[in-house]
Amino acid sequence: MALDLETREQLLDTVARFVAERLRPLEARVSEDDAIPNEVLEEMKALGLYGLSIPEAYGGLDLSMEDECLVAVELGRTSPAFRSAFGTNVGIGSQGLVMFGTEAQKQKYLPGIASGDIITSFALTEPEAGSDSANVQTRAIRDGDAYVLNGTKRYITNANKAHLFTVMARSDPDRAGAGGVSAFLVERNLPGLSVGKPEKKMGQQGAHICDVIFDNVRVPVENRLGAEGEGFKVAMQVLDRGRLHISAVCIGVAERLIRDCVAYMGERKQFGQALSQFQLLQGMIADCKTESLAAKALTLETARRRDAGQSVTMEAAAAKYFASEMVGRVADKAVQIFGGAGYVADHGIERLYRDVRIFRIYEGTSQIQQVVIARETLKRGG
Ligand code: COS
Repeated sequence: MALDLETREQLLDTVARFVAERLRPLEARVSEDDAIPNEVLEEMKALGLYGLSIPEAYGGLDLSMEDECLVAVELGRTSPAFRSAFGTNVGIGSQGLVMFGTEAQKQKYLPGIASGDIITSFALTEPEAGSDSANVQTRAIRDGDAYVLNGTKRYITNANKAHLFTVMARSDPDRAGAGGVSAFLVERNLPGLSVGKPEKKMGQQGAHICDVIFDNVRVPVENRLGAEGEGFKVAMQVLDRGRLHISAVCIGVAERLIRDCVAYMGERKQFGQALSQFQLLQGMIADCKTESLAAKALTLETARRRDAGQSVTMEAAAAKYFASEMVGRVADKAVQIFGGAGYVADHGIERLYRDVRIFRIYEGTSQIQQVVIARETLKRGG
């Protein structure tokens, strides 16, 4: 549901203030502790952040894609680890259920997801199925009133906190590729499900990814999400949407970095004048600004098209591809503008430089986005 302009401004203002006053001062501590304080998570719940995209009927804010992207831009102005805490509930962990769930499934899980009492994860990736996600090897073999799951999922965001997983698994072992895959809503407390230790990562400390292991986990038939054999399409449609959200976060981080650079360029003097007077550095700022504006225009236009009911598979891939590469370039220039101060930890620039690297990899690498864009463009004839 699209918000009226006044309500949208109020929401964006509230999120912007929360980010500036509450989250930014905690960035270094969260990175050091590799954990977000519980009281902050509770404040995020109270603000409704876990339910941004959940329909109002189930307790969420039911934002349009455009409004969700605008909120995600605001959230991008701080460490992406904060957004990650509720990002799965808003995106890949809930949207399969929102788009393909039965009424009973929605009533059972969505209110808890919207409030943040149920944390969700999206379990597609496996050791042998990364970019080639149709190659999932985890089995889901029907046995009476249940499917029995066996296999391992890898790098699953928020798995260590999750109560509910959307799991893509092969229900037809005789059928290779996408057609043999079904999706399931799998509760954490089922016997045989275990979660590995959080991986040590390059950036985004405070956000966690882990293996999820299924050892004869019996998932009731009523927890299948969508029709048998349709699980890959569920995953792809969830990712189409998720890619737009990630694009918006990239734009927020880029805008933050540009502001930090401009402030620093005003203060720091070399050769008797402020850095802002040097045209070579002005050129860098101009490039950063131009690219972030372009990414924002592409992302918001695609979000509006999706809100209007159009298929945006290609455009969402283009937005994710451009925005994630863009923020990589902006972060690199930010380190350069700050010089030695960008390389040491004090200003947080090197932290953001590491944090943004994953945007070019998760929810589809840049190369996968290129594949999606090229395929669709060739199919459309231009
Ligand atoms: N929406 C709806 N359906 C889709 C779709 C989409 N966005 N993308 C593919 N499909 C459908 C296809 O139409 C096809 O259906 P039919 O068999 O009925 O024709 C089916 O799904 C298989 O699609 P395709 O043949 O394109 O599958 P591929 O194995 O070639 O894989 C890519 C396509 C590479 C695009 C896909 O595997 C992908 O996106 N990989 C990256 C996964 C990813 O983002 N991982 C990150 C993990 S989550 S953090």
